[in-house]
Amino acid sequence: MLHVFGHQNPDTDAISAALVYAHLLRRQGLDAQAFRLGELNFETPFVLREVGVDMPPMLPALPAGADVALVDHNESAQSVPNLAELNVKYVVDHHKLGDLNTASPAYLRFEPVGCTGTLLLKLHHEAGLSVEPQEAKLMLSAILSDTLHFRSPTTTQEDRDAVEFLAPIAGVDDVESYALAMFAAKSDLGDTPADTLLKMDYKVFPFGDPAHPQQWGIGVIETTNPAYVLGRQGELLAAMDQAKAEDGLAGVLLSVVDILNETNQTFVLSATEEKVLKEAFGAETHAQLADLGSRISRKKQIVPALEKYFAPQA
Ligand SMILES: [Mn+2]
Repeated sequence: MLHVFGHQNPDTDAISAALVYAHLLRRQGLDAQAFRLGELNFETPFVLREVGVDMPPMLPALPAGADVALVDHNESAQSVPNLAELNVKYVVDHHKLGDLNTASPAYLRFEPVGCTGTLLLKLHHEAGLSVEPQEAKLMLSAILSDTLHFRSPTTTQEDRDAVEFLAPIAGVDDVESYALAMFAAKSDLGDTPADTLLKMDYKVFPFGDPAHPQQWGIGVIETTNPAYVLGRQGELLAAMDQAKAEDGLAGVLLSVVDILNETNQTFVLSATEEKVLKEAFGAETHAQLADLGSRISRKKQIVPALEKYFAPQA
């Protein structure tokens, strides 16, 4: 059986892409099943309820040599712990290529679009398969989520065209209000513990010398209610400090992204992070908070600047 899954700390795209790609591969005659690598954020259960599908089960421990398909990620630090022992047969992703290795020839599909959902729609078209309503709504939701309804600089014309194509199939008459409902669900954080909030949309990246990289944890909280998250600064800094120590990280960043106003305020844990934010982004720190302006995309505006900053000098 082919196990299909997205990254750790799954977002709506990671879950939707696993469900949609597993369904597409089954329609093409493969024995494929969707899984998840962690607990859902607050947006994805709203989407799954809207679509009327159950969340995929947690991925069980896989034996060496098990067949897997990766969606919405390719870096080992963001995947299943024993990825190196598994047989990666398919990858569908819209992130930069990381340390991916395969045991045998694999189907790899990478494109610089705003969402895995946009790529999965293309795979339907290329296979000559119609798109079914549930899959249409999953892909539509993922595109709206990943692009923050086209606000993110990662957005491409293909993402816009995909939403226009999918909306009538999905039965979404008013895309704007559906997106706002998704963002409201995502922002309804209640009394979620700070360590859960930190890790909800959180990825670890290696920077610097590939032989001896330093690992940075980078979290993002995309919200329509930044005041609520900023009000929990003390607890969140404590959670960042704990993650840094427990996971042996060189630094931890947590950005509070205001979806509607397209701004980024980042919590600054220590002098290490303060120096990097100053030198990589020109951002000053006041009261352990740095204003990163309109840099709302970790993928396009945060990680590349840090990679450049930490790159070994030739
Ligand atoms: Mn994605």
